[in-house]
Amino acid sequence: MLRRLLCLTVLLAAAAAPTAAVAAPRTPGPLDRPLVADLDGDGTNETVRLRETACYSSGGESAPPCPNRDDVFRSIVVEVADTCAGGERMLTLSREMDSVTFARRLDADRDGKARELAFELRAGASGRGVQSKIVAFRTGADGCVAVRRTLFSYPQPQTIGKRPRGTSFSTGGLDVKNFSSRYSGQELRTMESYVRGNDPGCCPSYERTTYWRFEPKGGSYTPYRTRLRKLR
Ligand SMILES: [Ca+2]
Ligand SMILES: [Ca+2]
Repeated sequence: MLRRLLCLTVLLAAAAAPTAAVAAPRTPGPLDRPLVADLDGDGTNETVRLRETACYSSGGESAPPCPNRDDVFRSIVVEVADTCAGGERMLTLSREMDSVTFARRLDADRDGKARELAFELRAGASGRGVQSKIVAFRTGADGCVAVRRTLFSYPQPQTIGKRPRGTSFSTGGLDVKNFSSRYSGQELRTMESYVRGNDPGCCPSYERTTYWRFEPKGGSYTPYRTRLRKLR
């Protein structure tokens, strides 16, 4: 609801602007072109794509499909589509958000197959809302793709670090990269900021950076370095 109000506020402000420009097509982002891969290893490809859930324009809210214009905002979810069990099945992987920062395959569990999916979504007028995940798949009993395990989920109480006293989580993000040659494969880096109750939203009091490596024994990510920095 809050997001809808923010979207509509932005749109109404844009509509009230004195120069009425002709809307351009939306700049394509990750997953505007679907990602096609055999994620569950059953020999047939699945399709990772965006599904629009609502459109917002100066005329108000409307149902998808959303017009391809940069003055139309969308709510979206990430889903995996699989042709199986005599039809197409959709598996929703995310919450309803506004945009995709990245989405790509990687070999997160280091079994030699890049069949895991890493993605990050943002939401809100300033993009402070975040949801990031690394997901591993399997073939379900019905022959359709299913989630084997969510290997990493952000932000969660166990992935945002210990909050400094008197603060709350403001925003953060995930990077997936070969950050350390000490560990094989790619590592994760999460960075988040914390605000005090009376902080303006713009100016966090603390920032934390944490690096994570995959632990094959436990089948999950474990932090190997974390640093909390006081700002100003
Ligand atoms: Ca497959
Ligand atoms: Ca793998």
